[in-house]
Amino acid sequence: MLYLDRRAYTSGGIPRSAGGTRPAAAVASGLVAPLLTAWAPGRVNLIGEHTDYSGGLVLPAAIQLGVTVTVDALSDAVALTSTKLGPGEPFAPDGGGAPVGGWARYGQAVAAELAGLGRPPLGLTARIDSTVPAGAGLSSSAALEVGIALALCAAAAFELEPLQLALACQRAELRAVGVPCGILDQAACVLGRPDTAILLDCATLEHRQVPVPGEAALLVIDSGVERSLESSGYAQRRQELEHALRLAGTTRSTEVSLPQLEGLDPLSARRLRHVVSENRRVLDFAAAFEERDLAEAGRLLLASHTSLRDDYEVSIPELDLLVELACAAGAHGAQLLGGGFGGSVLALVDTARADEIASGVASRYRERSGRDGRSLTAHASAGASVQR
Ligand code: GAF
Repeated sequence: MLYLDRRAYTSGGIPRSAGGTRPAAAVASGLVAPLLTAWAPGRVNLIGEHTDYSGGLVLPAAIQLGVTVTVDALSDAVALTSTKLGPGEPFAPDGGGAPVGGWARYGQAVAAELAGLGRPPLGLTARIDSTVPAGAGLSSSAALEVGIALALCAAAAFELEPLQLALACQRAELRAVGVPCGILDQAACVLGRPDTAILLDCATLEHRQVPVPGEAALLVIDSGVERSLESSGYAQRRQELEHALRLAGTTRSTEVSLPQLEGLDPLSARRLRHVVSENRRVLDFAAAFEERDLAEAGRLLLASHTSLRDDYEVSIPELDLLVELACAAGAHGAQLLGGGFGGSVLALVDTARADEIASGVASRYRERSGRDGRSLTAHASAGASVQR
Protein backbone atom coordinates (compact mmCIF):
# COMPACT_ATOMS: atom_id res chain seq x y z
CA MET A 1 0.00 0.00 0.00
CA LEU A 2 1.30 3.46 -0.82
CA TYR A 3 1.23 6.05 1.89
CA LEU A 4 1.72 9.78 2.16
CA ASP A 5 4.75 10.88 4.14
CA ARG A 6 3.74 13.92 6.15
CA ARG A 7 7.21 15.08 7.26
CA ALA A 8 7.33 18.87 7.39
CA TYR A 9 10.30 21.11 6.85
CA THR A 10 10.58 22.99 10.08
CA SER A 11 12.19 26.32 9.60
CA GLY A 12 12.58 27.64 13.15
CA GLY A 13 13.21 31.31 13.65
CA ILE A 14 16.14 33.02 12.03
CA PRO A 15 16.96 36.21 13.92
CA ARG A 16 16.93 39.24 11.68
CA SER A 17 19.45 41.89 12.65
CA ALA A 18 18.24 45.45 13.28
CA GLY A 19 19.56 46.60 9.92
CA GLY A 20 18.04 43.57 8.23
CA THR A 21 21.28 42.53 6.55
CA ARG A 22 24.75 41.22 7.31
CA PRO A 23 27.68 42.24 5.09
CA ALA A 24 27.86 39.46 2.48
CA ALA A 25 31.61 39.96 2.01
CA ALA A 26 32.24 39.29 5.68
CA VAL A 27 30.17 36.10 5.49
CA ALA A 28 31.81 34.90 2.29
CA SER A 29 35.26 35.53 3.77
CA GLY A 30 34.43 33.20 6.63
CA LEU A 31 34.37 35.95 9.28
CA VAL A 32 30.68 35.34 9.88
CA ALA A 33 29.00 31.93 9.58
CA PRO A 34 26.23 31.59 6.96
CA LEU A 35 22.68 31.79 8.29
CA LEU A 36 21.69 28.46 6.80
CA THR A 37 22.42 26.02 4.01
CA ALA A 38 19.82 24.25 1.88
CA TRP A 39 20.64 21.07 -0.04
CA ALA A 40 18.53 19.75 -2.94
CA PRO A 41 19.61 16.68 -4.93
CA GLY A 42 19.17 15.76 -8.59
CA ARG A 43 17.47 12.46 -9.40
CA VAL A 44 17.48 9.40 -11.56
CA ASN A 45 14.23 7.78 -12.57
CA LEU A 46 14.61 4.01 -12.57
CA ILE A 47 11.52 3.51 -14.68
CA GLY A 48 8.25 5.31 -15.44
CA GLU A 49 9.08 7.97 -18.03
CA HIS A 50 6.42 10.35 -19.35
CA THR A 51 3.85 8.90 -16.97
CA ASP A 52 3.84 11.63 -14.30
CA TYR A 53 1.75 14.26 -16.10
CA SER A 54 -1.11 11.82 -16.63
CA GLY A 55 -1.32 10.75 -13.00
CA GLY A 56 0.73 7.63 -13.66
CA LEU A 57 3.42 5.77 -11.71
CA VAL A 58 7.13 6.57 -11.40
CA LEU A 59 10.09 5.08 -9.53
CA PRO A 60 12.78 7.75 -9.00
CA ALA A 61 15.64 8.07 -6.52
CA ALA A 62 17.40 11.21 -5.34
CA ILE A 63 21.13 11.08 -6.06
CA GLN A 64 24.37 12.24 -4.48
CA LEU A 65 24.73 15.25 -6.83
CA GLY A 66 22.77 18.38 -6.08
CA VAL A 67 22.46 22.08 -5.44
CA THR A 68 23.69 23.82 -2.28
CA VAL A 69 22.17 27.21 -1.45
CA THR A 70 24.14 29.03 1.22
CA VAL A 71 22.23 31.95 2.71
CA ASP A 72 24.62 34.60 3.93
CA ALA A 73 22.29 37.39 5.02
CA LEU A 74 18.72 38.61 5.04
CA SER A 75 18.02 41.51 2.75
CA ASP A 76 15.30 43.60 1.07
CA ALA A 77 15.64 41.71 -2.23
CA VAL A 78 16.58 38.18 -3.27
CA ALA A 79 20.13 38.29 -4.65
CA LEU A 80 21.52 34.93 -5.79
CA THR A 81 25.03 34.27 -7.08
CA SER A 82 25.90 31.04 -8.85
CA THR A 83 29.50 29.87 -8.54
CA LYS A 84 29.33 28.65 -12.17
CA LEU A 85 27.08 31.24 -13.82
CA GLY A 86 27.82 34.38 -11.81
CA PRO A 87 25.38 36.80 -10.17
CA GLY A 88 21.72 36.56 -11.13
CA GLU A 89 19.55 39.65 -11.46
CA PRO A 90 18.03 40.45 -8.02
CA PHE A 91 14.25 40.26 -7.66
CA ALA A 92 11.57 41.16 -5.12
CA PRO A 93 11.05 38.69 -2.22
CA ASP A 94 7.50 38.00 -3.41
CA GLY A 95 8.72 37.30 -6.96
CA GLY A 96 6.82 40.34 -8.28
CA GLY A 97 8.05 43.10 -10.56
CA ALA A 98 9.56 42.85 -14.03
CA PRO A 99 10.59 39.32 -15.04
CA VAL A 100 14.34 38.76 -14.65
CA GLY A 101 16.29 36.93 -17.33
CA GLY A 102 18.75 34.04 -17.26
CA TRP A 103 18.90 31.37 -14.59
CA ALA A 104 17.57 33.70 -11.84
CA ARG A 105 14.09 33.43 -13.39
CA TYR A 106 13.78 30.04 -11.68
CA GLY A 107 14.33 31.77 -8.33
CA GLN A 108 11.87 34.56 -9.11
CA ALA A 109 9.22 32.01 -10.14
CA VAL A 110 9.79 30.00 -6.95
CA ALA A 111 9.48 33.18 -4.85
CA ALA A 112 6.20 34.07 -6.60
CA GLU A 113 4.74 30.58 -5.99
CA LEU A 114 5.76 30.68 -2.32
CA ALA A 115 4.27 34.16 -1.91
CA GLY A 116 1.01 32.73 -3.24
CA LEU A 117 1.14 30.19 -0.41
CA GLY A 118 1.67 32.92 2.20
CA ARG A 119 5.46 33.10 2.63
CA PRO A 120 6.36 36.42 4.28
CA PRO A 121 8.22 38.63 1.76
CA LEU A 122 11.74 38.44 3.25
CA GLY A 123 14.72 38.72 0.90
CA LEU A 124 18.19 37.24 1.23
CA THR A 125 21.60 37.02 -0.35
CA ALA A 126 22.79 33.51 -1.15
CA ARG A 127 25.44 31.58 -3.03
CA ILE A 128 24.44 28.67 -5.25
CA ASP A 129 26.71 25.78 -6.04
CA SER A 130 25.54 22.90 -8.26
CA THR A 131 27.18 19.56 -8.93
CA VAL A 132 24.33 18.38 -11.22
CA PRO A 133 25.34 18.58 -14.90
CA ALA A 134 22.78 20.61 -16.90
CA GLY A 135 21.03 18.93 -19.82
CA ALA A 136 22.00 15.40 -18.77
CA GLY A 137 18.51 14.38 -17.65
CA LEU A 138 19.36 14.49 -13.93
CA SER A 139 16.93 17.29 -13.03
CA SER A 140 19.31 20.16 -12.48
CA SER A 141 16.46 22.68 -12.72
CA ALA A 142 14.26 20.91 -10.16
CA ALA A 143 17.22 20.76 -7.76
CA LEU A 144 17.76 24.49 -8.26
CA GLU A 145 14.09 25.27 -7.65
CA VAL A 146 13.82 23.11 -4.54
CA GLY A 147 17.11 24.43 -3.12
CA ILE A 148 15.99 28.03 -3.54
CA ALA A 149 12.51 27.26 -2.20
CA LEU A 150 13.91 25.62 0.92
CA ALA A 151 16.26 28.53 1.54
CA LEU A 152 13.46 31.08 1.08
CA CYS A 153 11.13 29.14 3.41
CA ALA A 154 13.72 28.56 6.11
CA ALA A 155 14.92 32.17 6.03
CA ALA A 156 11.35 33.38 6.57
CA ALA A 157 10.49 30.72 9.19
CA PHE A 158 7.76 29.54 6.81
CA GLU A 159 6.78 25.88 6.95
CA LEU A 160 5.57 23.71 4.09
CA GLU A 161 5.17 19.96 3.81
CA PRO A 162 7.73 18.48 1.40
CA LEU A 163 5.21 17.62 -1.29
CA GLN A 164 3.56 21.05 -1.05
CA LEU A 165 6.99 22.56 -1.62
CA ALA A 166 7.56 20.18 -4.54
CA LEU A 167 4.25 21.16 -6.13
CA ALA A 168 5.12 24.86 -5.77
CA CYS A 169 8.42 24.19 -7.56
CA GLN A 170 6.66 22.24 -10.32
CA ARG A 171 4.42 25.27 -10.93
CA ALA A 172 7.52 27.49 -10.81
CA GLU A 173 9.07 25.50 -13.68
CA LEU A 174 6.03 26.30 -15.82
CA ARG A 175 6.06 29.93 -14.70
CA ALA A 176 9.80 30.36 -15.31
CA VAL A 177 10.36 28.61 -18.61
CA GLY A 178 6.94 27.43 -19.77
CA VAL A 179 7.71 23.72 -19.40
CA PRO A 180 4.53 21.84 -18.40
CA CYS A 181 6.44 19.19 -16.48
CA GLY A 182 4.93 16.64 -14.13
CA ILE A 183 5.81 16.20 -10.44
CA LEU A 184 8.46 13.49 -10.91
CA ASP A 185 11.63 15.57 -10.53
CA GLN A 186 10.59 17.83 -7.67
CA ALA A 187 8.96 14.97 -5.73
CA ALA A 188 12.08 12.80 -6.06
CA CYS A 189 14.15 15.70 -4.80
CA VAL A 190 12.16 16.10 -1.56
CA LEU A 191 11.30 12.42 -0.92
CA GLY A 192 14.72 10.80 -1.50
CA ARG A 193 16.15 8.36 1.05
CA PRO A 194 19.56 6.64 1.06
CA ASP A 195 19.66 3.33 -0.85
CA THR A 196 15.98 3.70 -1.69
CA ALA A 197 13.82 4.40 -4.71
CA ILE A 198 10.37 5.95 -4.30
CA LEU A 199 7.33 4.35 -5.91
CA LEU A 200 5.05 7.33 -6.42
CA ASP A 201 1.49 7.56 -7.68
CA CYS A 202 1.52 10.97 -9.37
CA ALA A 203 -2.26 11.38 -9.13
CA THR A 204 -2.61 10.86 -5.37
CA LEU A 205 1.04 11.53 -4.38
CA GLU A 206 0.90 8.36 -2.27
CA HIS A 207 4.29 6.73 -2.20
CA ARG A 208 6.32 3.95 -0.68
CA GLN A 209 9.99 3.09 -0.49
CA VAL A 210 11.60 0.38 -2.63
CA PRO A 211 15.12 -0.64 -1.52
CA VAL A 212 17.80 -0.56 -4.20
CA PRO A 213 19.65 -3.91 -3.95
CA GLY A 214 23.31 -3.47 -3.00
CA GLU A 215 24.43 -5.56 -5.97
CA ALA A 216 22.66 -3.18 -8.40
CA ALA A 217 24.59 -0.17 -9.73
CA LEU A 218 22.76 2.65 -11.51
CA LEU A 219 25.06 3.74 -14.30
CA VAL A 220 24.18 7.06 -15.93
CA ILE A 221 25.80 7.44 -19.36
CA ASP A 222 25.56 10.88 -20.95
CA SER A 223 25.08 10.94 -24.72
CA GLY A 224 26.71 14.37 -24.91
CA VAL A 225 23.61 15.61 -26.76
CA GLU A 226 22.36 18.34 -24.46
CA ARG A 227 18.65 18.31 -23.94
CA SER A 228 16.47 21.27 -23.08
CA LEU A 229 12.84 20.52 -22.30
CA GLU A 230 11.98 24.07 -23.40
CA SER A 231 13.07 23.42 -26.97
CA SER A 232 12.23 19.71 -27.19
CA GLY A 233 8.93 18.07 -28.15
CA TYR A 234 8.03 17.62 -24.47
CA ALA A 235 5.03 19.99 -24.44
CA GLN A 236 3.77 18.49 -27.70
CA ARG A 237 3.95 14.96 -26.26
CA ARG A 238 1.96 16.10 -23.26
CA GLN A 239 -0.73 17.61 -25.53
CA GLU A 240 -0.88 14.45 -27.62
CA LEU A 241 -1.27 12.31 -24.53
CA GLU A 242 -3.98 14.53 -23.06
CA HIS A 243 -5.86 14.31 -26.35
CA ALA A 244 -5.59 10.51 -26.27
CA LEU A 245 -6.80 10.41 -22.65
CA ARG A 246 -9.80 12.56 -23.54
CA LEU A 247 -10.67 10.07 -26.28
CA ALA A 248 -10.42 7.29 -23.68
CA GLY A 249 -12.70 9.28 -21.38
CA THR A 250 -10.36 9.96 -18.45
CA THR A 251 -7.51 12.18 -17.26
CA ARG A 252 -5.66 9.42 -15.39
CA SER A 253 -3.55 6.93 -17.32
CA THR A 254 -3.84 4.34 -14.53
CA GLU A 255 -7.56 4.10 -15.35
CA VAL A 256 -6.93 2.99 -18.95
CA SER A 257 -6.40 -0.62 -20.02
CA LEU A 258 -4.80 -1.79 -23.26
CA PRO A 259 -8.06 -3.06 -24.90
CA GLN A 260 -9.43 0.51 -24.65
CA LEU A 261 -6.87 1.62 -27.22
CA GLU A 262 -8.63 -0.23 -29.99
CA GLY A 263 -10.48 2.22 -32.21
CA LEU A 264 -8.30 5.23 -31.31
CA ASP A 265 -6.44 6.98 -34.11
CA PRO A 266 -2.94 5.47 -34.56
CA LEU A 267 -1.01 8.35 -32.96
CA SER A 268 -3.26 8.50 -29.87
CA ALA A 269 -3.11 4.71 -29.54
CA ARG A 270 0.71 4.71 -29.63
CA ARG A 271 1.10 7.53 -27.11
CA LEU A 272 -1.38 5.97 -24.71
CA ARG A 273 -0.01 2.45 -25.19
CA HIS A 274 3.38 3.65 -23.98
CA VAL A 275 1.96 5.21 -20.83
CA VAL A 276 -0.42 2.38 -19.97
CA SER A 277 2.26 -0.28 -20.47
CA GLU A 278 4.84 1.85 -18.63
CA ASN A 279 2.61 2.10 -15.55
CA ARG A 280 2.51 -1.70 -15.49
CA ARG A 281 6.30 -1.92 -15.92
CA VAL A 282 6.84 0.41 -12.94
CA LEU A 283 4.96 -1.98 -10.65
CA ASP A 284 6.73 -5.01 -12.12
CA PHE A 285 10.13 -3.33 -11.79
CA ALA A 286 9.48 -2.47 -8.12
CA ALA A 287 8.53 -6.12 -7.52
CA ALA A 288 11.67 -7.31 -9.34
CA PHE A 289 13.86 -5.01 -7.20
CA GLU A 290 12.18 -6.26 -4.05
CA GLU A 291 13.00 -9.81 -5.16
CA ARG A 292 16.53 -8.72 -6.14
CA ASP A 293 15.84 -10.03 -9.65
CA LEU A 294 18.11 -7.79 -11.69
CA ALA A 295 17.66 -9.81 -14.89
CA GLU A 296 13.91 -9.16 -14.82
CA ALA A 297 14.42 -5.50 -13.88
CA GLY A 298 16.79 -5.13 -16.83
CA ARG A 299 14.32 -6.77 -19.20
CA LEU A 300 11.70 -4.24 -18.11
CA LEU A 301 14.12 -1.35 -18.69
CA LEU A 302 14.71 -2.51 -22.25
CA ALA A 303 10.98 -2.88 -22.88
CA SER A 304 10.56 0.63 -21.53
CA HIS A 305 13.20 2.04 -23.85
CA THR A 306 11.63 0.32 -26.85
CA SER A 307 8.26 1.79 -25.94
CA LEU A 308 9.73 5.28 -25.44
CA ARG A 309 11.50 5.00 -28.80
CA ASP A 310 8.71 3.52 -30.92
CA ASP A 311 5.42 4.50 -29.29
CA TYR A 312 6.29 7.75 -27.53
CA GLU A 313 9.04 8.82 -29.99
CA VAL A 314 11.23 10.69 -27.51
CA SER A 315 14.52 8.89 -28.20
CA ILE A 316 17.34 9.90 -30.52
CA PRO A 317 19.90 7.65 -32.29
CA GLU A 318 22.63 8.42 -29.74
CA LEU A 319 20.44 7.21 -26.86
CA ASP A 320 19.46 4.08 -28.79
CA LEU A 321 23.14 3.41 -29.46
CA LEU A 322 24.04 3.79 -25.77
CA VAL A 323 21.30 1.35 -24.78
CA GLU A 324 22.57 -1.16 -27.35
CA LEU A 325 26.21 -0.76 -26.26
CA ALA A 326 25.39 -0.96 -22.55
CA CYS A 327 23.52 -4.24 -23.05
CA ALA A 328 26.29 -5.63 -25.27
CA ALA A 329 28.82 -4.74 -22.54
CA GLY A 330 26.90 -6.69 -19.90
CA ALA A 331 24.22 -4.37 -18.49
CA HIS A 332 21.01 -6.13 -17.42
CA GLY A 333 19.11 -3.44 -19.32
CA ALA A 334 19.06 0.28 -20.05
CA GLN A 335 16.64 3.00 -21.01
CA LEU A 336 16.66 6.69 -21.75
CA LEU A 337 16.52 8.82 -18.63
CA GLY A 338 14.01 11.61 -18.03
CA GLY A 339 12.33 13.45 -20.88
CA GLY A 340 14.53 12.10 -23.69
CA PHE A 341 15.45 14.03 -26.89
CA GLY A 342 19.06 13.95 -25.59
CA GLY A 343 20.64 13.64 -22.16
CA SER A 344 21.53 10.28 -20.67
CA VAL A 345 20.57 6.64 -20.44
CA LEU A 346 20.31 4.71 -17.20
CA ALA A 347 21.92 1.26 -17.31
CA LEU A 348 21.33 -1.33 -14.61
CA VAL A 349 24.58 -3.18 -14.01
CA ASP A 350 26.17 -5.42 -11.39
CA THR A 351 28.01 -3.25 -8.89
CA ALA A 352 31.17 -5.32 -9.31
CA ARG A 353 31.22 -4.66 -13.09
CA ALA A 354 30.16 -1.00 -13.16
CA ASP A 355 33.60 0.50 -13.96
CA GLU A 356 34.44 -2.10 -16.61
CA ILE A 357 31.06 -1.67 -18.35
CA ALA A 358 31.29 2.14 -18.20
CA SER A 359 34.70 2.24 -19.84
CA GLY A 360 33.74 -0.37 -22.45
CA VAL A 361 30.64 1.60 -23.45
CA ALA A 362 32.57 4.89 -23.54
CA SER A 363 35.19 3.60 -25.97
CA ARG A 364 32.67 1.88 -28.28
CA TYR A 365 30.44 4.98 -28.19
CA ARG A 366 33.37 7.20 -29.16
CA GLU A 367 34.19 4.89 -32.11
CA ARG A 368 30.58 4.77 -33.32
CA SER A 369 29.40 8.35 -32.68
CA GLY A 370 32.53 10.46 -32.29
CA ARG A 371 31.21 11.67 -28.91
CA ASP A 372 32.36 11.12 -25.33
CA GLY A 373 30.05 8.83 -23.35
CA ARG A 374 30.84 10.20 -19.92
CA SER A 375 29.29 8.24 -17.09
CA LEU A 376 28.75 8.27 -13.38
CA THR A 377 27.34 5.81 -10.91
CA ALA A 378 24.27 7.31 -9.24
CA HIS A 379 23.73 6.40 -5.60
CA ALA A 380 20.22 6.58 -4.22
CA SER A 381 20.60 9.31 -1.60
CA ALA A 382 18.84 11.49 0.93
CA GLY A 383 16.38 14.11 -0.23
CA ALA A 384 16.40 17.87 0.28
CA SER A 385 17.26 19.29 3.70
CA VAL A 386 18.21 22.47 5.55
CA GLN A 387 21.12 22.93 7.92
CA ARG A 388 21.80 25.85 10.21
C1 GAF B 1 11.19 15.56 -17.38
C2 GAF B 1 10.01 16.21 -16.66
F1 GAF B 1 10.41 17.32 -15.98
C3 GAF B 1 9.31 15.22 -15.73
O1 GAF B 1 8.17 15.81 -15.17
C4 GAF B 1 8.94 13.94 -16.47
O2 GAF B 1 7.82 14.12 -17.30
C5 GAF B 1 10.15 13.41 -17.27
O3 GAF B 1 10.72 14.41 -18.08
C6 GAF B 1 9.77 12.22 -18.14
O4 GAF B 1 9.43 11.14 -17.33
O5 GAF B 1 12.19 15.20 -16.46
